[in-house]
Formats: sequence, C-alpha cells, structure tokens
Amino acid sequence: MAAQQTLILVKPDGVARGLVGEVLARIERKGLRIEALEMRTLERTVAEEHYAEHTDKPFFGELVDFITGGPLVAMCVSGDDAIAGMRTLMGATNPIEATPGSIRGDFATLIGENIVHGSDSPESAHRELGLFFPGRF
Ligand code: 3AN
Repeated sequence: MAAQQTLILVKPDGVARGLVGEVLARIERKGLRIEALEMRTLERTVAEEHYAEHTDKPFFGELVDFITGGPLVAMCVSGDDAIAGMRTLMGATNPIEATPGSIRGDFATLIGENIVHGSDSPESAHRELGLFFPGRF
C-alpha cells in the first residue's frame, strides 16, 4: 500500500445536479482524506492543458466546452492507493459499463457527462495537482 495523492473533480454536470455532497460523502466513507477543495470555473487554457492527452480526439472541443461550461469542484484526495481506490469508486469511464455502486454506475448514462474525474497514474496526479493547486502538492 502506497500513500498517494490524486486530483478529483466533480465536473460541471455533477455540480449542476447537486451531487457534490454525494461524491464527498463516498470519498470520506471510503476512508480517503480530502486535503484541499475549491469550487471554480475553469479557464479554457487550464482545461486544454488538463486534457492535453486528448488534443487530437474528435471530442476534444466538446470536452473543453463542457468542463469550462460551469463551476466544478476540484480536490486533492489522499490515502492508501488513493489513485486506484478513487478509480474504483468512480467506475468505468463509460457510465453504461460502470458497475452499479460506483459513482458513474449509480448516477450517469453519458460518457461525455460522467460526473467525476480522477487522475489515472502517479505521473498524471502530480501534473494535474500542479495545474489545479500550484505550489501546494
Ligand atoms: P477518465 O475520465 O475515466 O480518466 P479519459 O481520460 O479516457 O477517462 O477521458 C477523459 C474524459 O473525456 C472522460 N471523463 C469523458 O468525459 C471524455 N470522453 C472520453 N471518451 C469520450 C468519448 N468517446 N466521447 C465523448 N467524451 C469522451
């Protein structure tokens, strides 16, 4: 078990649907720690950098429009194997394939509106935490 930190977002769809408390409660009940939390509306430049690996995908424009389209909640979450633990709590990227009991499995149907983001590796977590919480983690 490695102690890890990960960037978690409740995306604009999750905030608009009133699911912030639900997501926070699941993270806390799991035994992970919320180290930092901020509500903000992302600037396009930050969104483009966050999703840099998807620049060439056909859905990139849509993705940036969506993530900048309203306030989101950004968090640093820490704990034992926090990166994989959060990916399991979140469920598969496509909510139709996400296991019931996971956040996406319980609350979403669309891949483009799947409520949460979580870093997918220690390298991504380091990069994404630096982008959202500069100089803090
Ligand atoms: P995850 O968020 O599970 O790490 P990624 O990194 O593959 O998934 O994708 C980032 C985000 O891009 C997803 N959360 C989803 O909102 C969006 N996305 C991924 N694939 C598609 C797709 N085929 N069509 C529309 N949006 C997509």
